[in-house]
Amino acid sequence: MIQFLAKTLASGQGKFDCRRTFPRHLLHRITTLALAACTALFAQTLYTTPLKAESTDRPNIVLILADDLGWGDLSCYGNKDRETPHLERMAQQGARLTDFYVSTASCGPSRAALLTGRYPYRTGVSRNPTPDAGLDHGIRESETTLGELLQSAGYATKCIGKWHLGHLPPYYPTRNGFDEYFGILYSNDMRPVMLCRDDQAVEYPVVQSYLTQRYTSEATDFIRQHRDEPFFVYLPHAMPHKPLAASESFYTPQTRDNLYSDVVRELDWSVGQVLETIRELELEKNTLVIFSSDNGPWFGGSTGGLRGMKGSNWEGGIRVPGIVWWPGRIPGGQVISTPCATIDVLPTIAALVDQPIDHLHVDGHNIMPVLDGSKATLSRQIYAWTGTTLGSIREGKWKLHVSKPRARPRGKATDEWIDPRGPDGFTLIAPPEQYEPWQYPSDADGPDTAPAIAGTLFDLSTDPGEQRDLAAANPDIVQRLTKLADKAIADATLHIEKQPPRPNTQFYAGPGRITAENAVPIKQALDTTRDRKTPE
Ligand SMILES: [Ca+2]
Repeated sequence: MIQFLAKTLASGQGKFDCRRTFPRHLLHRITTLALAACTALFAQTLYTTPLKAESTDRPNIVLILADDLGWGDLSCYGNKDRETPHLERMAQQGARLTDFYVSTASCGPSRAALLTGRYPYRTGVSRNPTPDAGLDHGIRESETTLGELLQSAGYATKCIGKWHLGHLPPYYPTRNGFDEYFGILYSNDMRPVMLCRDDQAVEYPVVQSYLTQRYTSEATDFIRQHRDEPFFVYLPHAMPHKPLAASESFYTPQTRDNLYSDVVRELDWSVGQVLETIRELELEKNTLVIFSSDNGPWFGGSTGGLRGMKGSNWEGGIRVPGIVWWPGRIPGGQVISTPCATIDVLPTIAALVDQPIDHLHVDGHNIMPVLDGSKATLSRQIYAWTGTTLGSIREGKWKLHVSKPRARPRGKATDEWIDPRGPDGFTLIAPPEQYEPWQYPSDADGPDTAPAIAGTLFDLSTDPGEQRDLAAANPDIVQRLTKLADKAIADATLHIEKQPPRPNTQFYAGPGRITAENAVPIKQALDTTRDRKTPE
């Protein structure tokens, strides 16, 4: 089945499309290098000749992102319900960050921050692009993504999986730093769920059980193809975002109620495949691999005792796994508690590949000194946002909630999760295995805890579950953090984009069966699905 699908999809590759002849990333690369060379002739040469690696010391970069994977979902973060041996080994051979943060506890904005090193309100993606709800925004053209940065440095780049920085043409991965793309452009519960290759819709409907395997094959194939030049693989998996789905190799119907474990074990396998490929090609001394998640868990996942869940500024929403592996550079066996964040990924990599970013107004820090053990602490604050509202600020061990932290209420045993999205003829959720609100991912959130209000202060070194409000006992700290928060809010108000009103988008039947043989432009497939044309 998989071989068949891979084969049929492969036959759709290599189609020439004049719209992609001069993508923005190439122009950006040309501009940058042309300035450095100061000769039009050199620029002309670059215009027609793909950049080759000029040195072997630039590390390959593999950035693996799980979707909605909780801080407590992996065995190396204390989970007792499942073994995740490949990630465990990756952590043992590298650095495991205990206090690693996303900038917003939801998919799109979190990814915008990861790929730009900037808080989401600056990027145009402060809320989720959602094709079936008419939210058609995407990453601003002025943003420089990690893909664009690495293309400028001569890397071969590929994005595989959930993009979620916009589903209309200007926002495609292939126009924002990636030579190649394969995946679902948004969440795997947003319709139409269709697989795209570059700017074509190549498969609808999608059997989600095979997504993790197929994404993994795409990644290892690309690594093999580009073993002799610097490469960047960005692998944002679909799982364990609902609807959960695992292949037969990991699905265990004999043990009910652990589909979540099946899915996470398959993700762990995937990481193992990627690392094994790197070892087999003897690239481990020169390849940096980062693993993380875009936000906290949904029902059925685990926050590992942190309060709240996905969508919340409690720690359970914004603190995620963070594992960094680079045998040639990062000492193994490290457990790092210095607060770091996904906004640090771009500036750290930019420093490694010697790409200037001073002009980009990056919010993150170069954390290589923390990762290689040369520096234990950083002087910085980490902010977390909900849309364009500042939710919380962390500095050292202290966390101040600037606005009321929200989390879904804990469900009762009788509650069922009803997916509110209308049907397009395909069932996305398998009801018997859908996790329900009583399977709340946090065990620290209860009626007798600290109140969910603005102005509470927690010492996360002794109270990571945010149960004891220490604001009254520490007015000086509250005052100092509040001043910093006010400054951040003032800056944000300068950058907030005006969101267009949300149209009342209904959708009808899906775009019809799509295969590699009758692939259509993504935009055409969206238009077929929705009751209105997508904007140009
Ligand atoms: Ca997510």
